[in-house]
Amino acid sequence: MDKNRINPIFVRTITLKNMGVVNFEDLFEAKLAKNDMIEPKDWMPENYRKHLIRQISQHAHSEIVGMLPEGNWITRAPSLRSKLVLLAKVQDEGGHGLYLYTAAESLGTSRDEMLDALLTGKAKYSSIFNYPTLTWADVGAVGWLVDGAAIMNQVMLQRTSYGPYARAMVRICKEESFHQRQGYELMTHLAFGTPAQKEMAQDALNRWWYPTLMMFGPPDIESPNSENAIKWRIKRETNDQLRQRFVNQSMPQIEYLGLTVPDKNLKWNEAKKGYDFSEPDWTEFKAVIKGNGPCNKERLASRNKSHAEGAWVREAATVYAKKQNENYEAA
Ligand code: BYC
Repeated sequence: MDKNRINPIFVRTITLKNMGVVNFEDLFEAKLAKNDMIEPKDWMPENYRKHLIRQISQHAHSEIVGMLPEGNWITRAPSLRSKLVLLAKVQDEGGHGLYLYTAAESLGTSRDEMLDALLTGKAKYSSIFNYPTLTWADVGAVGWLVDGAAIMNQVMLQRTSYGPYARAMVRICKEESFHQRQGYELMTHLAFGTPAQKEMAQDALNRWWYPTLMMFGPPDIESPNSENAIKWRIKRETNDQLRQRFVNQSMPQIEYLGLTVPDKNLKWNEAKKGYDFSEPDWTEFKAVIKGNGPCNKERLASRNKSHAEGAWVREAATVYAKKQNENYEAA
């Protein structure tokens, strides 16, 4: 090991030409205060690093597991055009997972550790992907509502304090925006189609509404991670703020489709310039994130099967990389 290399975990201060002795933590705080990004080689508090690994790896897992519910419909898409669009969308989600795993790796964890946590059921991923996609309308509802909720949450993450995460989110948001439009387009065709198609669209909205509201996480008073996330500028808005904005933004779209929300309490509140609405069933949410949702077992089994079937690809890639390295060193 290079003796002159600073190990940021043990060294707490640095002497700078114009500033004298400076504490790393003060530098970190000063960067946050100036809205500067924290980069992989910067000093950072251990809890900040752990918080990011938790959130980014969960986010990556969500993208990868999120390929499954819609992936189920690729072979059953009703036209060549819709099949191509859905294929592209699902493939994008795989790409998002890869950018995010790479961002998490820059914090000192490994792909193997993260995948192991996912495949053994230790790691969380978004609750939403433990619900089944029963009809073709669900593909529309997922694109429109689920990707719509994802964008609502992810726009702020483009300005999150950790550089690699923020930069990954810029591209992800652009692609999510296309996903949301493809979902809404699909719902438009159904909602303005035959009575049976409209009924299918309404049924999908009925089933996906509350699970989508759960995506934003528990209410702020029950969100243990929010305080640090806001303090460190990892999250810039709270779970409840984003959930409220999502409802406000979705209502005109739902009304345009001529559909209704399965919530008798939903009404415009002029005083707060937003909608009042019923909370999702938080008992159900807790059960789903503990592994007891409608599809948790199926999703994990599916990921484990793919991982096992892909073993030969990983082995071949490792041998190939080793050979390339040897050739490079020999040259
Ligand atoms: N599902 O203190 P809280 C997508 C957990 S994928 C499961 O509020 P935080 C897409 C939370 O992890 C979209 N677990 O946490 C892909 C924590 O447990 P731990 C995914 C949830 O982190 C394919 C505990 O509950 N987006 O776009 O401050 C196709 C307490 O919560 C959920 C992201 O991952 C949930 N819904 O806030 C289509 C965005 N909610 O870890 C679309 C990045 C909470 O302490 N993540 N939990 O054991 C975030 O912004 C935040 O992590 C969350 C939660 C808002 C999700």
